Amino acid sequence: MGGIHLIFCLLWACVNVCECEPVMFGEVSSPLYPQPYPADLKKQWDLEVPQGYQIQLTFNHLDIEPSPNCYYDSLMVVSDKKFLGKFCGQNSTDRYYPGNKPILAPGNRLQLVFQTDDSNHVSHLGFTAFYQAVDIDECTSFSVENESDPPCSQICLNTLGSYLCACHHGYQLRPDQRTCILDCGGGVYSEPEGTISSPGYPNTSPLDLHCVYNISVQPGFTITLNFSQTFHIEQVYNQGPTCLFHWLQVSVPQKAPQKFCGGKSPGLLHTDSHFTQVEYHTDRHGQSQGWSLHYTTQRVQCPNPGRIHNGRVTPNFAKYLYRDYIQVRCDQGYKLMMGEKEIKSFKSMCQSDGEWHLTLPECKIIDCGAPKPLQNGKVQFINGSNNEYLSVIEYHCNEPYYAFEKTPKARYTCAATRKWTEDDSNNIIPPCIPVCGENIEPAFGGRVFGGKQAQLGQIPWQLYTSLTRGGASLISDYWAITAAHVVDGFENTTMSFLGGLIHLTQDKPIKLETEKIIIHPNYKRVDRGNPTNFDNDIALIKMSSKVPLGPNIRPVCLPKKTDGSVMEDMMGTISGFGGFEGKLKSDNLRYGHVQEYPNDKCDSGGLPVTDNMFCAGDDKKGVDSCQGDSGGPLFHPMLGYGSAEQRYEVRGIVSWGPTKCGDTIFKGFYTKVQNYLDWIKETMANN
Ligand code: 4AZ
Repeated sequence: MGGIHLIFCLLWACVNVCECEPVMFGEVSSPLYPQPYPADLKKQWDLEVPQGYQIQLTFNHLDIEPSPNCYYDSLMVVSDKKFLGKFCGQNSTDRYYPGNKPILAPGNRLQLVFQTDDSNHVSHLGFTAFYQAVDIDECTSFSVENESDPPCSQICLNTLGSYLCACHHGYQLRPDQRTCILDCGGGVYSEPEGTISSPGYPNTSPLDLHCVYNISVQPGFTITLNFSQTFHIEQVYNQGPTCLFHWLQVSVPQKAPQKFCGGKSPGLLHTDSHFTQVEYHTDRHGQSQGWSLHYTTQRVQCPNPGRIHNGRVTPNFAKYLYRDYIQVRCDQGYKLMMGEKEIKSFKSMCQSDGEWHLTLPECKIIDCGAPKPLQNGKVQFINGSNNEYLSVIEYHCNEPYYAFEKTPKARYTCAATRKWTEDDSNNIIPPCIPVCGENIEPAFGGRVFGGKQAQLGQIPWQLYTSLTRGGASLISDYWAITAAHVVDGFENTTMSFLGGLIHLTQDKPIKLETEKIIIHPNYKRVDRGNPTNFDNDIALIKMSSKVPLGPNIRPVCLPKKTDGSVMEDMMGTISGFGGFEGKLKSDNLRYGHVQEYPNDKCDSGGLPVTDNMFCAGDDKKGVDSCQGDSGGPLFHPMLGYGSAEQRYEVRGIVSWGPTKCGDTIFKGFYTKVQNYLDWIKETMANN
């Protein structure tokens, strides 16, 4: 035999160890073959082929001294202590001659022991043999006598050096790789409903079963098992009934498994899970009739979302199941709030875990925010609080100096649009405009020839500038109107005007500074300082700050286009600190009533007269305006007011006169304000 033999010698023994791999075949011969073998010999060969094979020995030639029972010389063949034969002789007629038939060892090992005695009268050549590995057919090589079991319980497949077991259809090879078990269960039941029964049901279940049935449906669905009434699984009594050898077990994740046996059907089992495992086990003994179940699936149920204050949850179902949606809508005037955040809409879905994917929002009352402030007015709360929905506010102007143009108050409600809304208008808060033409001494005491001293607050629109010794009339809380020649040359400077006074040295006047002086563009600046053409003698003055309106300083109204033009016999009142009765100026504010004439009734002394002016005066007493009155008003009581609330409008601006003042023949000339209404409005709006 080939290979390397190592001899390990320890203190107490020597062991012959073959480190080599067993070979598949080889040759073995007696010593010196084909020369005669030596006498007095004992030699042993340990032959080996790989595991799973039998070793077969075939003699090519054998020539060993024949003797009865091979007493002198012999070759003994032993396999694992089993004696296979003792051989000698030269041909097949010799009793102990091995013949041509090969010797097959039951295992993969074979020992040859060659022994010779000390006398060699006739020389013999010995033997030469061939050995080889022969595959064992394990599938057929078991023996009934030895009571060894067949290697496979069902199908055996012989392979070179080994074998494989297999199972019939419907059976599975067990982990021992030898035996087969009924192939039950397996696969996954994923349909929404189905039926599962024990193998052979309703016939008796096979023994030695272990069937595993997995039911796995979509998350969001729960499985219900409904066992049929015909149910029997062997039960043993061991200190009470137990499911020891045969049992059915239902397992659900995160729950303790339930084991069933006996004759009573478990009936309906709600697993509350989308996965359930059913295991059926029988051992090799006993009897179980089996079982059957029908499983169904139901959608997971979410808790009722509940009600919401000032809003609605839709749709309203008796129960809410997986994939159902709910929406929340707030009542009018309420908004959807998710914590501190407002949201436009809200939808929540019943999830597969039986929870809503979002918790319900809140419906909070909306608010319109703080109402906008009103210039020259104030806002008052009438109803509600915190600017909330349906709160009511009212705007009022600072009376009596300011008022809305049309209504006494403006009422707004906080609407669902979150805007302060007026019941029936365009929601624009009207401006508070100064009330014009009112005074605290409405009656001017009839006709006063030659003029009279005014009372405080009687002509509250009267302004005065000492710079050019002229007057002006306040027409709003920023603007005054005057004659162009009073402010001519001062357009790019600042002038001071006084208001709220009737005495130049004694009163505490209100001092007004000009911001803009705008002379009518068609005013002809000829002979500045001593003009000879007073056409368009009109100018507007804007004050640098709001005039603090009060009882003694208030604007006069502008006339209307429709008021009709200046006419003969109409009376107007003129006022100013100008000269009178021979004096150059007056420290007191004086007024007088003048009659208006058509221009052709007044002598202009040769200076040009246009339709932009009218003349007025007094035929008998010579009531007139004079130097220092220029720019001041000629005003009329307005039509349509009772005497208690009489208002006044400025019709004329003191402009010029052809001769000395107070002449009964030559009257004074006044700028016709009515001709400039558009220019006044535009200029005030654009500056
Ligand atoms: C002036 O010199 C003046 N009698 C104003 C008005 C009249 C005359 C002169 C009218 O400012």
